[in-house]
Amino acid sequence: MSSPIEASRNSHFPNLMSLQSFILREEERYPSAGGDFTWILSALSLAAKSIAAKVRTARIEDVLGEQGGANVHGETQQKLDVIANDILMTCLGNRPSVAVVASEEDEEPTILRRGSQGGKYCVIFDPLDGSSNLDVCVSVGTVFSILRNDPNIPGAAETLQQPGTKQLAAGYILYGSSTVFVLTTGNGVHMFVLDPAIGTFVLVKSNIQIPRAHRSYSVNEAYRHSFPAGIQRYLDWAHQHDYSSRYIGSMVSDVHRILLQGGVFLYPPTKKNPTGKLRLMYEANPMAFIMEQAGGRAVVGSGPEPDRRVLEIEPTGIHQRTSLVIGSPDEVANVLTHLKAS
Ligand code: AHM
Ligand code: MG
Repeated sequence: MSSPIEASRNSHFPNLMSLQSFILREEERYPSAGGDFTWILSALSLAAKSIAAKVRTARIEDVLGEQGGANVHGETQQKLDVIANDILMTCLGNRPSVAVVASEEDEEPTILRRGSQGGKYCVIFDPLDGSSNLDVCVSVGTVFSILRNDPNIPGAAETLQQPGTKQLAAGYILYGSSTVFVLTTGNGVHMFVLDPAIGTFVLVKSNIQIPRAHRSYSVNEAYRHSFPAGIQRYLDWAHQHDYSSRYIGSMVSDVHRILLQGGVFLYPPTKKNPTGKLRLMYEANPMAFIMEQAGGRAVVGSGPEPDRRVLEIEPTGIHQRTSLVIGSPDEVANVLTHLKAS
């Protein structure tokens, strides 16, 4: 009789590692976790598959376009923003260890259960980042972050206001030409792709390391005239040094490309958004955690301390915004050089 390894070599079925098995294996390293984490990540995986299916059939089901309302930031909500939000709320709401959920789309966080009722974790998410691109079939994404619930803090918003360094896990799902799930639990960055034939996320790359340098920047250059002088100096320098420019306008897609190929993404302060546009807790922190785990950097890129790590910002509100410079370590350093030059 052949050994299991020989059997798998001779098998027609490839030796796949599913997201589920991967998380179970990770959790074995932390026996005190007791399976709760696996349940939360499996809820996120279920939600991701469901949102992916909605995104793929949005035009057929006529759920593209605006919902007819505005979210907490005064921005127009797309129908799919609302659908994705509902899917995540439903999937996470069923998990007994989730204490609080907070969505970029909702003004207030939702308390599902108290610490005394078993609520150990808080999950924060942007259900569909870049959703204004949906009507034209451009990739969009879900971003999430998991924090520990402090049972001694009664207020939901206060429980969530932890710096990014405290994140237990973070990730994003990119609904692109394939559906990609990128995850960190503080032990490297791992990438899974949804195999639609079997309905499972399978591991395609573990321990992703971002290239140290790549001459490419990603910024909405139309706002150049209102960027701080240092960013304008950087762009002049990049033009003189044969950089290429790539901007999808969907942060998850832009940062995913940079994670794999290198480069730098910038969303500096602008006249319209003087403190930056991206949300610290829903967008910047999870991406910064992933980027640092992959050997990259994520800094605020503005103000008196432009090299301040995004992960070290002490949040003062759950919807607060931040400026962001994120990507390959050498490329972030190039931006900082120009920010610091007077
Ligand atoms: P959203 O969360 O409302 O979708 O906004 C965030 C998005 C990011 O995905 C993207 O990088 C940015 O907004 C684009 O903004 P702009 O159109 O100002 O370049
Ligand atoms: Mg967003």
